[in-house]
Amino acid sequence: MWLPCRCTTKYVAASIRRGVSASSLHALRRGRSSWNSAAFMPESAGFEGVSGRDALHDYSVSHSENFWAAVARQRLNWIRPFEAVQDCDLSQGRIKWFEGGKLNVSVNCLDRHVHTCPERVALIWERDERGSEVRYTYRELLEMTCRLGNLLRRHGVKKGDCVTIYMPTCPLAVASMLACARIGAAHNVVFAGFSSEALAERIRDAQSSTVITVNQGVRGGKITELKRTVDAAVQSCPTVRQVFVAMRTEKRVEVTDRDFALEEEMLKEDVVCEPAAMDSEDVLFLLYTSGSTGKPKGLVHTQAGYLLYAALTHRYVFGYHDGDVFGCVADIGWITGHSYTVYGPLANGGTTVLFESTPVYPDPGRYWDMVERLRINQFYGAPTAIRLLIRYGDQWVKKYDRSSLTTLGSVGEPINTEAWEWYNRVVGEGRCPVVDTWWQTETGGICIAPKPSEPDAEIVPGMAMRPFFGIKPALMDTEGKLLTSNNASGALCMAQPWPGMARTIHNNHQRFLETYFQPYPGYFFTGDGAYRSQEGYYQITGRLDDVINVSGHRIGTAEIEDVVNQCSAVAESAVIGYSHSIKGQGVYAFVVLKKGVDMQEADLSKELNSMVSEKIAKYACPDFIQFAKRLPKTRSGKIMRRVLRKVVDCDLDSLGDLSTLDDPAAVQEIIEGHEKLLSK
Ligand code: 6R9
Repeated sequence: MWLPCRCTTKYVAASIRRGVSASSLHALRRGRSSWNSAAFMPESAGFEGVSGRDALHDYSVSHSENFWAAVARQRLNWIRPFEAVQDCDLSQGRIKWFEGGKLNVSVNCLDRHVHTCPERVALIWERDERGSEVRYTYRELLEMTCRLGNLLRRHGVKKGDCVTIYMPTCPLAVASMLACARIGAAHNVVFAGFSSEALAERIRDAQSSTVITVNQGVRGGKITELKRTVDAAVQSCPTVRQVFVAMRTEKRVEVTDRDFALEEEMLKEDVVCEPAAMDSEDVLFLLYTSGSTGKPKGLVHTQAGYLLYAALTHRYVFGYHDGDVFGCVADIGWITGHSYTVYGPLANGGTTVLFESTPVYPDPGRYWDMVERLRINQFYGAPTAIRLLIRYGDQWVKKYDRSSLTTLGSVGEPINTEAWEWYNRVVGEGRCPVVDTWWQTETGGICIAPKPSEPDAEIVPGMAMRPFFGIKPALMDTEGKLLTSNNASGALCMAQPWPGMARTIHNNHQRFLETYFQPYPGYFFTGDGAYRSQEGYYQITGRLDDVINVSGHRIGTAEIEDVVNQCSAVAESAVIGYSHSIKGQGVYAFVVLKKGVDMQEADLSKELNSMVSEKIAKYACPDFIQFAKRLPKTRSGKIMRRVLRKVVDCDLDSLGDLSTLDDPAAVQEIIEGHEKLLSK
């Protein structure tokens, strides 16, 4: 058997025979024991003076153009090479990468791998029904994508259109995304847990004329009527001309004359579909996410920069290698599903798992049973699920063979030390690095994570730690001044553009500028706060705005208030996030009723909950609703959320300055009401 180490020994022995000098032998040994740059990242061989991964990071920031040009040439297939690496000015909110270049994202994710390894598995669909996984090779996924692309084309979908995809995580959803990319249409994937009104709002804002959905969703053993939700949504979407319906279950659903049976239509199509030559800066997709106002924003990502960044981070943060099985359990309706279930792994020719189920279905061993069955190497999940699983005990993990695991990832919210330790010790048996990855819908891919790092570099529990290649974080103090020292906390910004960042908010560039670029001129503002340790590592401390994070789902408190305020009995409301042991944050609503309303609080609570779940989604429903006579306000009439937050956190000693309050007695009433509610 050929052993790799024998090869080195032979080479050394031959060198000695040939009379290689002692110093060059020394260099050879040094090269062996330290960092092999070309093996780690082939492009780095062309970066002068780069030895070691830290040096590579320095180079990627100080010679950003060289770095990204080399990586973009090497890792993407171009129809026409780009002329300019970047044309960015953060002070203007202008972000353009690889202009002049033309490429097709679906070709990069499919065709080039079909040429080299057509029978490699691209997708493993871990269906809700345990043990019924289905594998799709690259050849099969390309075929599916091409049929779908032809179908969309035949139905008039053109370059520049935006197709809304309202589907659970499944192969046809992935093929739909790639089919849009193939023909040059943008996609707008809407999380299948959203209500018909939330879906309608997103379809209208995206001006979609085409929707792709499934008859029914299956998750955690429960059926959801997704087609029915689409039917309700399109009632208020005059732009929608056609709805393609895939069959996830056998159940026939009501059809209207704008509906088409997806699989039947696909059968009529050719398996070859000419890819559109797209400009680097053409839109690849919109993805709606919550901000601090009531209206969700459709962040826009473009072709080349996004794909490159997703691919590079997938490769290096998780140490993904050819042949590995990558298991990201996020729904494709979120950015994590876009970048690390679909685009990153497929651009790298990887095998990616599509997880349709829940961590506790049919029992709390589901994840680890799947790891054993599919031989998953990198597992990427959310802290909320980890916290939930801790409660069920270690036996659910230990029952299964996790020896395939090499890296464990966490995303979506801060991972508390207890969850981190358990993930590391119990799930990973102490041998898999845990990478706490910080990023956002806006950033396109992971920006801060413990890996890549020098091989033996430390990993600190609960810290995202190290900026990725090309990422230069900055912290700002409350006056907007740059904090240059370590051991400092401030608003987390990015001092340099990178290819994966969002380019605009669909239909609202002004909001894009105001939210991300105007708070700290010359910087991209993330909305998060962070601490930089003595060693220079980053730890995310949480949102600085009114966005909360419920089970890893981002939601603006204003969005929930908007719904609550629509109830005819409600005069006003204030929604606050509070610390929740499993969900990370829970939703606490203060509600003031209109004068003369005479209703049981329990009935009203029920009504408000059903309104929120109908208009947004179930996860946004308040855990607590406190009815109050009035809310504490400033003299100018602003609700003092800071005070409400302290009350909800039971932190009454630091209510702070109440001198600007209109009527301090309101605070006392709120405190008493809160105590009463908790004691119920
Ligand atoms: C990828 C994703 C983004 C917000 C972000 C931050 C929070 C995400 C985190 C984290 C602490 C982490 N967040 N990852 N906070 N540590 N590792 O989640 O995107 O849905 O847009 O949410 O989530 O507050 O600003 P998105």
